[in-house]
Amino acid sequence: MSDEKKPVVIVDEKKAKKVDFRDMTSCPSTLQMLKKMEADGNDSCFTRAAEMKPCPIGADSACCKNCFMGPCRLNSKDPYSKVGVCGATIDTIAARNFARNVAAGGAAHTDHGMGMLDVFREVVHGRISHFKIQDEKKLLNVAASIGIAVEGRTIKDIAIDLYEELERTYTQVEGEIPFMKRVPPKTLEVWRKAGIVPRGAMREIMELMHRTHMGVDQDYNNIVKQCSRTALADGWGGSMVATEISDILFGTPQPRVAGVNMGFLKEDQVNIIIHGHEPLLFEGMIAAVSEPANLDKAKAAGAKGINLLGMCCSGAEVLGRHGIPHAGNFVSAEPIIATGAVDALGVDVQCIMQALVKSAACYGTKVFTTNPRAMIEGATHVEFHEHDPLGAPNQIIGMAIERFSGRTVKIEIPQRQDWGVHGFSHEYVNYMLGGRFRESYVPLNDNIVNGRIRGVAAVVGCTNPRVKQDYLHVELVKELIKNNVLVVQTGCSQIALAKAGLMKPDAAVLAGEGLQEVCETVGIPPVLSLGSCVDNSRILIALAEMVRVGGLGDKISDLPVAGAAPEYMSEKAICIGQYVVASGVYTIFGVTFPTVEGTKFHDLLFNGLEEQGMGKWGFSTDPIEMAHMMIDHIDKKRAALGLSEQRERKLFSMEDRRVAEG
Ligand code: NFS
Repeated sequence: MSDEKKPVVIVDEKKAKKVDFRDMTSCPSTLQMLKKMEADGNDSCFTRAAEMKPCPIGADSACCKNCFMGPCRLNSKDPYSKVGVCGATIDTIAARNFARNVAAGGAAHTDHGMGMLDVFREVVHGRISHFKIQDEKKLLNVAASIGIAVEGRTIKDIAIDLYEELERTYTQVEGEIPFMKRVPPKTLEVWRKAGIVPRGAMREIMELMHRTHMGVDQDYNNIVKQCSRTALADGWGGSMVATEISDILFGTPQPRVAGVNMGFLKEDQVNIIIHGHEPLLFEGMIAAVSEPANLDKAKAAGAKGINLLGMCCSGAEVLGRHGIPHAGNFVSAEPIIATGAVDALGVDVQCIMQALVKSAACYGTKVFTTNPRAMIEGATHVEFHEHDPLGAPNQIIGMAIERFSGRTVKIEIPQRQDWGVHGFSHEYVNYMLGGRFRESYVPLNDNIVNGRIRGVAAVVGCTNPRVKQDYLHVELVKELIKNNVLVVQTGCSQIALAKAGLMKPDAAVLAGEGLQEVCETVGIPPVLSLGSCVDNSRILIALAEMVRVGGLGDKISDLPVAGAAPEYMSEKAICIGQYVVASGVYTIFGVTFPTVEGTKFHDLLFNGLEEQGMGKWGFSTDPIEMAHMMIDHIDKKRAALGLSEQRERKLFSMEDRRVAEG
């Protein structure tokens, strides 16, 4: 048996199980490092997942531990044959569990957004001088979009008003939050009728947690209503504030060529990775690494320079905004540490596995937590202060240089670098299609109407060691573009596609004729990278704009669009899914879905919400099946809009064009 074929044996007397890392990842760099970790005797999320079977009762969301009469388990063939000690049914239990996922996910995004707003307030009042308003045009557009007067006023006055308005996204006790003004009126009508227009996120999350306490809301229909309301307070509230304020302070992303993969680590430089979500630490670090004093220190230690890379959503934020290379997505975190080349890992909040501290100890990497909300036992805490954004980065750089000079571990860097175009924003899509003087979504809608583009799909979300890393993202997206579906991406998914080379304009050859023609005319790849997971709000704004421009119906639920998170793992993904569904989009998740099929709660999510004028959930673990579920939905929407004929019309193919031009 060749070395390549030899299965990996995880030695655990009781749970001994053969695993082959090639079944766990389709990322060659991650595979190389997993083999190294195994040879070094270290575990990873992949081996831990292989050793620990998911609890089948929990996977179905059929257990309740919301009080201490239980935990209760409703695990039987007929989930209605049992109830909890309090009498809670499977529908109540699963809906409450789902609701708590939505609350936690929504809290993560909205707290991130509120942190950005705090900094914006301090910048506007001149109490933070390092950060400035960098995109005044965006400030004016956002202010005008929520009814703030902009004509003849100073930037400072507009910014003060914008801060005060956006604070209501969190604190609004009664009445609608500001970004409801951006929702297509007919979609808003659906929400008003359903009673799910969000008030401030704090109120919605608080109410959702209250309702899921023992003995409160015990009607799954009513719980799901509050799930939608809370999730909408995230998508059209907290996440949207996070995106818009980040653009105003740090610049709206514009397409730029940037690199992804572990090959961007440099053996002869001090390597620093920033991992987490909020852009503040990264922005401070970007400024600090080019400080001459730090560069001199690094050179004095024998390094050629300081090399800064991103990971997960922190990395996705700066990939498009600044072109900083990205080391890898969520499940690659431990393998990246195993290169031995990472001198410091600075983290803030969310998606930071506790195991990173142990991996870091094995490979001599220093881990720094920087946010008071997120400390990890065994990591060094260097707190980041917005009023002194270079303070913590300077300290981290100092300690990274120390580690560089004292490196003792063997370094092995997978030599793969993948280049692509990153940094599409909905503003840029507007510009690229219409040009500077005719900025507009009309050409996009026209190309959907004439059938060159069949529809638009958002493929987003995490990677998860329970499924083969990147594989589902890549196969799903390839099938979609082959069928003329334009794909937009955020989060860890876009890193998977970037590694597969689909963010290069020449990836258009993999697209169907119509989409290929549009991509070649405009000069874009068939897969557009939009940023981090809070930047899913860019997708919402784009959907609202597609409705506003006209020709594709008058509600988001009329559009020929669909969404998917094929390898999700986080509660934030559940919250995103729920706000996208409530907004009107058919959204399919892979891996697992926390419900029991055949229950009333499951049926509400997978069918009932659509009957109320919203979108619906779907589930599949097969990427090709998932693609065709999305395509069928897109075709159904096209047919309802009377656009099916256009698709059947033969398009002017690339072959025809070559003949005509020849
Ligand atoms: Ni999104 Fe970002 Fe990645 Fe998943 Fe985690 S980094 S917010 S949750 S794992 S895509």
